[in-house]
Amino acid sequence: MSNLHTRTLAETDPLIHGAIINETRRQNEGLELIASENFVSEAVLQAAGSVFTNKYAEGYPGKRYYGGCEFTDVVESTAISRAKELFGADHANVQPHSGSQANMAVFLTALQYGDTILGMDLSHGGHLTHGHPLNFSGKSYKTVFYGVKREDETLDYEQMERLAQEHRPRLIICGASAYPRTIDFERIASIARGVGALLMADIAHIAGLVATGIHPSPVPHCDFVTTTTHKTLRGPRSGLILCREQYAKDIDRNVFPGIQGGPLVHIIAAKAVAFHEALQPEFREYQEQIVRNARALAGEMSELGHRIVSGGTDNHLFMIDVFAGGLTGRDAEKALEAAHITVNKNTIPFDSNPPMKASGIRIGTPAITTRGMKEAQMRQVAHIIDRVLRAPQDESVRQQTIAEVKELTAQFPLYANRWQ
Ligand code: DSN
Repeated sequence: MSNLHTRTLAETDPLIHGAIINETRRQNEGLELIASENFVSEAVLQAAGSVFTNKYAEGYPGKRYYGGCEFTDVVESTAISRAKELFGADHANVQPHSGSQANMAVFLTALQYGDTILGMDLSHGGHLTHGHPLNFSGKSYKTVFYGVKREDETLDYEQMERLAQEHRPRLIICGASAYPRTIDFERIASIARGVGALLMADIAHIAGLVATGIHPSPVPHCDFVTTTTHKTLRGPRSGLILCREQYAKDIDRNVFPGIQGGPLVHIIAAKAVAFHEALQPEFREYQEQIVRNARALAGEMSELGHRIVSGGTDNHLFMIDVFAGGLTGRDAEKALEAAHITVNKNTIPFDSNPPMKASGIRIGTPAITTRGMKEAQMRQVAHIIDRVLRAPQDESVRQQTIAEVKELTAQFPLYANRWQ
């Protein structure tokens, strides 16, 4: 057997092996509050690290451009049927490498270049691929944006309807990456129908909540639903498209050969495993706890005097207006990171700061809920964050926080056999 196939990673490449061990330890010993991150199971990790990384499989199950795809077909067909069952969809394409590519395939299916799209303003909680001028979506299509209302920072459906009537978009895009409230997909579908627009929901953030019925599903109301698979859904880093049967062939053609070549079969295998996990009753309990934790954490932060955007949360995330307390989002993110608490700076609606500074931080509970933390820990976490935000430069606060975070996370160990 070749040397290549018997030597461990530690022997072959100590630098990268060391980085992986350090990252595993960082994930284990820190408080992960980035709303779009999660910790996959050992089973998902094992599938993602499998020999399917070696396989070329352009095409779809039963119709491949390469030989040797019999087991690949088992993997992809299983992933497709589980995705359809999980979301109650007519059709699923499990090949998109990411959420951006899932969205791109939908745009190629629904639109001609130059058509008008109506999406949520990024600075109000939308996403880059929903029409931002620096993204392919903003460069290829005419864009119009809706946002949230100034008074309560919740979606402005009336503005959305007005803009739809005025601009007659070919496609309306709903879904968000920083919106803490329930989205009324049914109402948006009626706006789309009223102007003859197609409708796409990007549920990347709330996919786990949708799959378990905790957030209303867009699937019955939308022509297309896209998602990433690694946020609340807790699968590998990847994408997924669901659509009505009438668009199935075009979606498949636009993913491959339209925008991608060979699928990442190891990642499709990991998605299949994640969908299986998401179909189990415990997954619903997990999603319910995510929301309870987000509410508890946001509630306690509010009690401690921080302004929570829109006054709270219905889902897995919330935003704190740290600028109201005199800090930029960037400085808050840095101070928390130095204390081993990971969040991201985020613009808040009608932000007076540019995105690289931002007035807010976005906090999510999917990852810490995976570790088993509950409301009691959320109250502790709120006090830890509060302490850092009130003294962002204080070295003794930083040291005290690191120690407390280490003690807290040690009670909820992660990937224990991977870093010791
Ligand atoms: N970057 C993702 C997020 O953090 O929400 C969205 O793609």
